Amino acid sequence: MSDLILHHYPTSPFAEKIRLILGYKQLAWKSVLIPVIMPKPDVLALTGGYRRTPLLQIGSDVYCDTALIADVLERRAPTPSLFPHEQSGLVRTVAQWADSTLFWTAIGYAFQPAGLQAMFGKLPPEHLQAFGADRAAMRGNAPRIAVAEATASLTEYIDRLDNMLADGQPYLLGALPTLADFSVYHPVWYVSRVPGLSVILERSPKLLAWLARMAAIGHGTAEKISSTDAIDLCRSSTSLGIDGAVIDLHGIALGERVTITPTDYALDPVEGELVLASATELAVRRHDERAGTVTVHFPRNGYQLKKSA
Ligand SMILES: N[C@@H](CCC(=O)N[C@@H](CS)C(=O)NCC(=O)O)C(=O)O
Repeated sequence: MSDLILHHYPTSPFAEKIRLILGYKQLAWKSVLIPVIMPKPDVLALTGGYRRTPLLQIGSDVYCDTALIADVLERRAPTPSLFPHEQSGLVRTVAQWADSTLFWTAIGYAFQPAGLQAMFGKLPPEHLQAFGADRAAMRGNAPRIAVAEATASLTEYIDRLDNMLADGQPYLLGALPTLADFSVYHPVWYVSRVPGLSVILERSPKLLAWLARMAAIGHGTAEKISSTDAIDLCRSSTSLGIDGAVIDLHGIALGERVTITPTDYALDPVEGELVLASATELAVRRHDERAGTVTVHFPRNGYQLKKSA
């Protein structure tokens, strides 16, 4: 039986990135469906504050952020690799661009009035209002991209991606998919699902063919479980154990109380005892009434570590 538990919801692009990686690696996984907007009490029981989607849970270890989740899955199932061409620097750099710049450009384009009408028009108006208020609060002062600029930039990005697929090359960086393909996939997938607005992709038949090739990878084998079962499983599990040489850039030792907070948006701190500070990963151990002792992991990149006040 698989011990990989993905907490997600179907329309989440970042979750789609991970579902497709699970499919690529032919992994079996458990699926916990979580709310699209706050409140998310069962998510917070596991993370202690982090609210973004998705999360990967393995027993009492909880991994936040798809950059780290991808690495955890790569460690778990090294073949097929997300870094097949030994160009992992290029792969990670393109993936990071896609997860930030391309993603927010796609969202700026998709969330124009026609897109909102297509996505939310059939639902009660309160639904869209609640969604808008939730995301505005989550984004805080993070910069927003206006529809005209989003359209212009997305058009240019589609042309750049088209160029990367030149000469019949099936994937963005070569003959095999890499992490870059999975990161580019999710914003393009999101745009492809918005009736009326997906036409923008038609300027690149090559990108559309790539999208279909990526989609055909599928999601692996998933079995639904409840969030209560996932929390019970967390409580009855012990941590996988932590390794990695300590890299101390903050004057904070293992065992000290700290907070870890995203640096871009959804700035909710997670507080606990620092148990891992490797070159690329941070983790805290915290106690929760329902979930018991939980180890919550983050990538270094994009997260701020601080000593607790
Ligand atoms: N850097 C994060 C970004 C995750 C993210 O922004 N996810 C979106 C959904 S696709 C989100 O959390 N939206 C708010 C929510 O689900 O509560 C990652 O790679 O996991």
